[in-house]
Amino acid sequence: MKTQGVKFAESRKKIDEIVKMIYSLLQNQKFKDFMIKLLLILSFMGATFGGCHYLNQKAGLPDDNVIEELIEELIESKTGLEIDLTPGDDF
Ligand SMILES: [Ca+2]
Ligand SMILES: [Ca+2]
Repeated sequence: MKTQGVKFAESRKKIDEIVKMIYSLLQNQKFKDFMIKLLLILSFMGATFGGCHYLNQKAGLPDDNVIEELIEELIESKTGLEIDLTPGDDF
């Protein structure tokens, strides 16, 4: 039977492996580009379906919160498009 210490060490090792994997993926420029594109697509989808407002509510955050504004800034810096992911709350 394994002791708590051994179990902890094993799960620690697994976490380390996952972190290393994510880190090496982030070193990969193609993966980074892919993630940025994915983020943009998801953001546009969110804007289209009002998903951002829904996600904000789910996360207990107000609309136009810091995360939302950061994503909007990222979209603007990548595409030049100035958009609001939660239109409708600014009136
Ligand atoms: Ca906004
Ligand atoms: Ca807004």
